Amino acid sequence: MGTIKDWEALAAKEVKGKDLTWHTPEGIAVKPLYTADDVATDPGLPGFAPFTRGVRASMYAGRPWTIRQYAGFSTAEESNAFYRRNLAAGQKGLSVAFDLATHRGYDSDHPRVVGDVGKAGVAIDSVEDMKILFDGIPLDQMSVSMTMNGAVIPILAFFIVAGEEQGVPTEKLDGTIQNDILKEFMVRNTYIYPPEPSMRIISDIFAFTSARMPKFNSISISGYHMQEAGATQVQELAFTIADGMEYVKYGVASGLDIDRFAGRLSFFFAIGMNFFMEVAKLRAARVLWHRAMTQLGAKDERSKMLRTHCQTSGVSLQEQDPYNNVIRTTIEAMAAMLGGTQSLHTNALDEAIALPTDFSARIARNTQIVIQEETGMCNVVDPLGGSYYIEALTQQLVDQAWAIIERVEAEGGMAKAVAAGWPKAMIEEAAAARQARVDKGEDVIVGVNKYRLATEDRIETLEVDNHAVRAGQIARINAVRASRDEAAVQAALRALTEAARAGASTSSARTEGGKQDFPSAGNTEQNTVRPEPVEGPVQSTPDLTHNLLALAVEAARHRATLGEISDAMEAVFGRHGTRPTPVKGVYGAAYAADKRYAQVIEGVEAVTRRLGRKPRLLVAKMGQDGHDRGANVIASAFGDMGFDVTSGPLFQTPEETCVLALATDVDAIGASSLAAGHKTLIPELIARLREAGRGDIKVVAGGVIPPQDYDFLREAGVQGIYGPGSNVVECAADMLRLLGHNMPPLDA
Ligand code: MLC
Ligand code: 5AD
Repeated sequence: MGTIKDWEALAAKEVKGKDLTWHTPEGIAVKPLYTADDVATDPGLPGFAPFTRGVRASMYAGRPWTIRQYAGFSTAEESNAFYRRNLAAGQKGLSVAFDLATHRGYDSDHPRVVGDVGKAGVAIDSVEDMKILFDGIPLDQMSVSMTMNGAVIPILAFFIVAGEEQGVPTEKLDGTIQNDILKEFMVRNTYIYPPEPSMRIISDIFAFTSARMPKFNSISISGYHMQEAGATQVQELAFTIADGMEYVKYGVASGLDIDRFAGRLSFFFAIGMNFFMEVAKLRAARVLWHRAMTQLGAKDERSKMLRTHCQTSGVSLQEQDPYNNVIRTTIEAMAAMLGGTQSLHTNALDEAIALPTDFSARIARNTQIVIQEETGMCNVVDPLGGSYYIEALTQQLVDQAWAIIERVEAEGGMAKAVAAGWPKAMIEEAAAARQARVDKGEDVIVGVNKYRLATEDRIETLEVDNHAVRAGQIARINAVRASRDEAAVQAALRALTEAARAGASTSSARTEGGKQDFPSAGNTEQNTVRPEPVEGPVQSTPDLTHNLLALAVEAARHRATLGEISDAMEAVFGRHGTRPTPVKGVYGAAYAADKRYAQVIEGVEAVTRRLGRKPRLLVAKMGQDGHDRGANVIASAFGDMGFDVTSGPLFQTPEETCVLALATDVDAIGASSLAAGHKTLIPELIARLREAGRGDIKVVAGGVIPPQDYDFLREAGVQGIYGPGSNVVECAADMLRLLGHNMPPLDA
């Protein structure tokens, strides 16, 4: 037996004095050894406040977490068949992925969504589609999560009516709606309306579900997309908990009793490759939520209990050597379960290039089944509890995240912080720093920046024919419109517009401490009506007369479509739009002394001298794909390297991108596509440029693009394709070559 001093001396001798401290991206100095001296607090027992060790006393020994795989593609028929095959093979809960047209409130026949229908999820236009989606799946027995935020009102209405028409009373519906708009404005970008009416929608949903759907989780407060966008674990924790606090404050301000709705708030986190940090993060999240809810006045312990879904990290998975992704996902799944998740999605190995096939979905699902059924890992509650390292890290994460939460609160809450933009900027800085570490090989990714294969084998991927899906959807919309009672539909839609205009549905009538004072971020196309403050008692049973969801249910019963219901509210609320503002200097600073980077800078200077101005690049996002981490990182890094970069707005059509390219007179366009619209949208853009006589503008593509599409895109005129794992400095070197510069090869 030695003392800690003895250990330090021995270890220093072994490593010849090398500093073994690991400085993590969240600024935590992880030591090589933890002892009892590092643990200040007793984590208590599972099932008891503050739930550090889990929300249930028996945890997985009593009931394992729900294997809930997120899925959806093409039509309702195809997705329904996929769900049924998965349930038969051991999946336990459903989780619906909608296509981007649906997310953004457009019917499949809308001209803006030609490239998106059925691509990143399933296309749903009316109750008829929703009924097919759950055909043969009894909604009183299956818990269903729906990832929907923008078009949350029509989708939840369709779900309720699909239940009714299956004979399931609304009270018996079990599941979760994501309904988390704050993180949409920050990182995920599938909003429709401006922030303020979007928050009113959430309060209306809280009012409706707390009165009518006692088993339904009214929100899934999501940090997942923050980590995907590049956030550190501390940022993910802090902003997610702060978002949750904001929703609670809005619910209370709208007149609801906190303990009436807070027990049905749920959470959603990403689980990445920093194994112990992720375990500690889930434990810290429970401690933080308990503290926050106590502060906000909750009395019922169930209101303070953080229940969560987790998904293994999409960004941690790679296109190169893709079977490594199975290993990564297994490690991440173990972190999620050791952290005490209630529900889990494990990503498929083809994540970086396409949606899962039956094969890749089976491996992903079996990753969880093997852990649950072969390893004995579920038999002991919180087996890492009491680990010096885990307990110390949990405490450190609580402290660091709480400091950020306090800043948010001091500045008036998360809605204001989102509008001010600093959380998004913080996340984007972390993303640019991570990209630089990966490009420089400091953060190792096996098969990408180390141990890369000379040749890659191709894997089979799922392809959705969006033109065929769209044609089928349009036929069904037309049939629905032809057979419905048009007068009843229009009356129901008018009632919805009126309720939106009234601004003060009874459920959002009370305001408190300026809580409705949500400054709008970005360019809002129309101003919004702020609810009038009405003094009154906290409602024990909310009045749903002007409730947007209650009125949408009525419209859905009459077969109003998703686009029509969305438009009925948009007529009052307007549609929100934003333009990215990439961060500056982070990428360049990380590369200060790099030889290759210096060569690229020289190249940019040479091109600048030749052109008499900087080379101009437009970073374009077309279609309804709002995944903008890649586009922002590219814009930021190219800007640091000396390019004159224009970041195009989100959600453009190819025509709009062409107009912007001509107006800014760019030399090149980088089209970023992560939602499978590339085969439709990029060729269309090139055709427009050629029509305008500007076929000389170089077009390159980046994002999630399966290798089997490369030839198609090259034939259409795309001059460079950069999938996940591309080195950004080399992308810039390629761009210089395209612009006629004689760029030396790498390692020259
Ligand atoms: C659980 N139960 C137990 C128990 N464990 N009872 C006794 N002993 C035990 N040990 C009970 C629970 O209390 C509950 O009942 C019931 O069993 C179900 O358990 P649960 O733990 O609530 O699980 P679940 O129903 O699966 O709910 C988990 C959840 C929920 C609360 C986190 O919100 C959820 O399923 N979320 C999923 C969100 C999701 O899939 N999102 C996908 C996002 S993809 P009772 O009666 O108490 O309810 C995405 C990607 C993108 O966003 O960007 O597109
Ligand atoms: N089916 C399955 N998984 C999906 N994801 C997104 N859309 C789908 C879908 N239709 C997963 C990916 C992605 C994360 C946001 O969700 O893992 O990274």
